Amino acid sequence: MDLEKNDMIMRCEKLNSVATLTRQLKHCLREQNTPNAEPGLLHKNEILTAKVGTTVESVMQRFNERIEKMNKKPRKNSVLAIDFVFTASPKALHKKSLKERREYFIDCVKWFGEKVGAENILTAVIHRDESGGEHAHFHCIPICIFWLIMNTHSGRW
Ligand SMILES: [Mn+2]
Repeated sequence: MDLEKNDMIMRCEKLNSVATLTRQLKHCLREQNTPNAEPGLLHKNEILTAKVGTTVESVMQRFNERIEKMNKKPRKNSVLAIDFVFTASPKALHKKSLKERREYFIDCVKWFGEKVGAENILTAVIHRDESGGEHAHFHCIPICIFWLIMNTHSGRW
């Protein structure tokens, strides 16, 4: 999907504890009540990473396995995961069809996988039921290569 650079939006939130990660995943996978979501639109949400897990339990299992593989326990208070939100300006999204918008989010997850390593992606979920507009959550585990990339670009992508 063609989008002007200025229309693309990405923001992120660091998650410092298993409890915060679990809470964010519950939001993401709608395992808890979401006040700003419309229940009638729930079926429009889409999990792009269904293969890696569609429940908080399966995603947490993937998270634990990945951490175990590192042979090193995360330090206390370290960032365990990051919730990235990808979206675009409402003006730009409105002009696009559902197919085009889905392609945009799939392009985003491909690009994101190249940056953080596909094995570090926990979820990629499109939300279409929230009042704030269509967006996708990508949760990832920040393994060090990720920070190297961030530093190389001086924090800019
Ligand atoms: Mn959301």
